[in-house]
Amino acid sequence: MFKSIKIFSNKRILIFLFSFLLVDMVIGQDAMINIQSRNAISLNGQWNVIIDPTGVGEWLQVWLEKRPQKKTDFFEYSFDGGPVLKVPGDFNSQKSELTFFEGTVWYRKKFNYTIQNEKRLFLHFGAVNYIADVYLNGEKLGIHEGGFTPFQFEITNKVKSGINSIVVKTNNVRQKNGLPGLGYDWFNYGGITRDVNIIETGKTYIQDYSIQLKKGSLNTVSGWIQLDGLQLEQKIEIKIPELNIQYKTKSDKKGLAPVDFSSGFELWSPENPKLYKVIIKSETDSVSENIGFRNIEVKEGKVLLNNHPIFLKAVNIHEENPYKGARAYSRDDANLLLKAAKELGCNLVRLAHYPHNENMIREAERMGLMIWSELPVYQHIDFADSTVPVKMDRMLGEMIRRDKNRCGVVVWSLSNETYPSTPNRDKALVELTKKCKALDSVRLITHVINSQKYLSNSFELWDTLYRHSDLVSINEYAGWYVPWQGKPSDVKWKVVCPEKPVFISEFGGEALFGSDYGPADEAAYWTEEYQEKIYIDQVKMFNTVPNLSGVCPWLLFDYRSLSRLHPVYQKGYNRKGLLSEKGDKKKAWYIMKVYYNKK
Ligand code: GCB
Repeated sequence: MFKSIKIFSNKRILIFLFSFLLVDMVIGQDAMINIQSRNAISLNGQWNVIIDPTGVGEWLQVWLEKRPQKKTDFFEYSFDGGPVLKVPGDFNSQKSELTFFEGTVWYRKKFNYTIQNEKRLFLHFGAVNYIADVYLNGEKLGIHEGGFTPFQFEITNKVKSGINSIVVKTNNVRQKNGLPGLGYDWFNYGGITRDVNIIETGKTYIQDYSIQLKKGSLNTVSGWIQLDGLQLEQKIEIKIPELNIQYKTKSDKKGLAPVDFSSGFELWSPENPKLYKVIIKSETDSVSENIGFRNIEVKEGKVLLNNHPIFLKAVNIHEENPYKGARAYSRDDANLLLKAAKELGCNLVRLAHYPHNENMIREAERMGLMIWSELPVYQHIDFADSTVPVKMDRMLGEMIRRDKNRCGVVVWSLSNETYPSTPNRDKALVELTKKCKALDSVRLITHVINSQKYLSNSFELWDTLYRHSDLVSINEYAGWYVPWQGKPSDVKWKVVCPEKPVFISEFGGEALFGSDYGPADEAAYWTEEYQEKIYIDQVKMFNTVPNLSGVCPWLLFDYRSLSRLHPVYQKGYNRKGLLSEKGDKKKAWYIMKVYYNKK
């Protein structure tokens, strides 16, 4: 294989490197929203792939898909005749030789197209983990970094009539300056993990819009609509037929139209997840989707939904189909996870620790589950690296852009368990919080923290980052990582922001379903009884928490994690699930269910 590398002369290598640097400047464009309502050609299905453990495909320029022209020509790669993978879907769970693979897989898909002059075309990716280099017909469109948010490239003048070919280099190698960084306790599923579509629009189209209730209001919508194209000044109408609303506005020279109207909405809540069909029509485009209206606030140490205090009965969920041991992406996957959360009695799901696919968000909203969406700013983030704040900003923008019209989303969580002593941590996260508020003034913002002291049966929450959170979110593993320091019902609390609501965003411990592995009072045997006792004690402790506004067990299902090495009990799984990966209910499930029923 390496013989072929020698055929590159030094000059060719230099030209190649230079062109590589130049095209690499193009990063994925901001993705349009609500692709469900657009004219789309799905590129889901079987893609040809080249598995490239050493990254040699870069030198071979596999995106050129060269074929022998002369009798003496040969090329040491080919998409044809090689393996195929399903898109969407992670590559690790599709081929046993890729189970633990963290590296490069090249994907190729051909599609037929007939050019229509009045159309614009966009190649839209739901997500690729972690870095995607995208080529069309041998030309580089650009790159995107970040495994959990959408991006697109306009291909209007690049597509040809007839057969076109898309090549995507996916690479899921952990990056020291990545989001997340090198270490994390979930499975690093790589590849094209979400839908791929080609979207057709008119020359000027509705690119983005924000339609939600104004902060503090139960009846006034405040928002905007953004057009993109040549004919930016247009008359625009928003219709909500069920409410007889026909609101008219106009876009300015920049294509931006203000939105401001009032109505007597039936408000969205977990008990009544009411959504209205909303139609947005400009002179050149029209989109529609189901949108709900609700108000979320914190006041006097409480969380208020539609002006009423609400206790957040939550559960943590990773984006994994437990039965398949694969990245979740479909509506069915979403239903499997969310129905279990509903059965537990939840009204909120914390979608840990990165933005989940849109099916999760839309299904949760439809089912009456509030949503906590989080950035993968997790533990070992290299805040001192100058590229990290830039990546955080971009990912924040992508997360909010996609889901800002989902009334179900009530919390943007900007970080989880970052280390207070990391250089530049506070500055970077305070800046990020300001940017989040500027993009979305409506939802709650939080940083999840586990830097508290737990001594003499007293918790001290001292981290000043809480000053920049609407919720004081604490991960604590009393009874598991940290032994109880006294009676759970006697725990004392000192909180740096005593006026704010407190949310226990993680607690729990591990158990292997089936119990009889050893003494119930010894952690090292992973018994269900040991986990159950942690839950019984935690529930007692909850009564001691000032301003307790919700709790969130870690977590719903056992899930795959390469950090979990115990060969008898863990077998590559984090066993803190209330349910096993097969869906068996552990004893702790029932403790939580009873607690939520009473709340
Ligand atoms: C945590 C992390 C979560 C881990 C969990 C655990 O504090 O936030 O991602 O997986 O603990 O199981 O240790």
